[in-house]
Amino acid sequence: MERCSRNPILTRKDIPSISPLLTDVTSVFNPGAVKHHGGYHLILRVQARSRETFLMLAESAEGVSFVIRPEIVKFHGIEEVKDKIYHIYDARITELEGAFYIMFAMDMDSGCQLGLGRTKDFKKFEFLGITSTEDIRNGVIFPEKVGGRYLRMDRPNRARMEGGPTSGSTIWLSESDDLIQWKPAAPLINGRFHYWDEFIGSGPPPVKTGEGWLHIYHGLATHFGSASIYQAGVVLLDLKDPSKVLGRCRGNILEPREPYELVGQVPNVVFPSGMIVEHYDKDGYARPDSVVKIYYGAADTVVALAETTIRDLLAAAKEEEIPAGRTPRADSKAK
Ligand code: BMA
Repeated sequence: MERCSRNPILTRKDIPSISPLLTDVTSVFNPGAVKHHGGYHLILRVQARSRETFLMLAESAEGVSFVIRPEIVKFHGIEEVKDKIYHIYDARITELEGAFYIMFAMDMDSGCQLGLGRTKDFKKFEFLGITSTEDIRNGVIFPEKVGGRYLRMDRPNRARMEGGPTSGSTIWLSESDDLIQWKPAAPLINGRFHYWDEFIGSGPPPVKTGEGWLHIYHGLATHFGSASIYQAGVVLLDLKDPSKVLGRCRGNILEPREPYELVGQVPNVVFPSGMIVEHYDKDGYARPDSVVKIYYGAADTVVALAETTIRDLLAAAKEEEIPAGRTPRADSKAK
């Protein structure tokens, strides 16, 4: 992965003030990304001084210099949700059947839920519903139906300590007929205790390649003396049966190294959430030599960009696997 020389590409200073909710904001991070009509779109997580988070749209002609639309993305229909929504954040965008589906985390009294929005033009956004019934995060929808069903990856949350923050160590494959009601189909990958990815969650939506579904995820190494280290890795799933894992990287492919990744609101975090493949072949497969842009949140403070190719990601996914350890702490203590 090669970091953009202009990193971080977005900081709090780039966010226009929207009074009274967003003035002199604290941070901007974890963007969803998609390319549409040749233009790059990011849906940003913007955090106010109240620690409320809002989604905002950024647009660019070349993928590095972004202009931020001076408004909060409003999903029409979300006001009908009766329960209090504290934050919405970490949008993942999937182009599917001629529309853009946006899955995001919603912090509510029932825990974190996964909301679904849709837009066709990045002007009007509609809210389609809450798509979860348990505490869950990092939901990413596949860009096409597989075996006649919609698929997504998601990550149920467990408290690591009684009453403490939640995380998880298993990414699941879930399936749906209508994109709203989802049921778990199969556990896909588990955290690898003792290694770089003890707790895990999906990054951007998976990409179709000739060798399988290529998927970037994040992994945390836990440290008791300080915060966990968030890194990125890659996994390859069978095209026809994505519950079959064909390969998984041994080491991470991106880890906090630069000052803007090491220092900030939450130090030592790279959190990939947007992935743009520049070239697909005529049958819709990502070309091996295509440049891939990975947009990520750094230290929960800024947005950064790193580039690689499909070929390099596939090579990383085919590294020899680390033998599985025992179940990570979170799940062994989960109720
Ligand atoms: C995760 C999520 C992300 C965040 C990361 C690092 O649990 O809350 O949104 O970027 O922690 O703080």
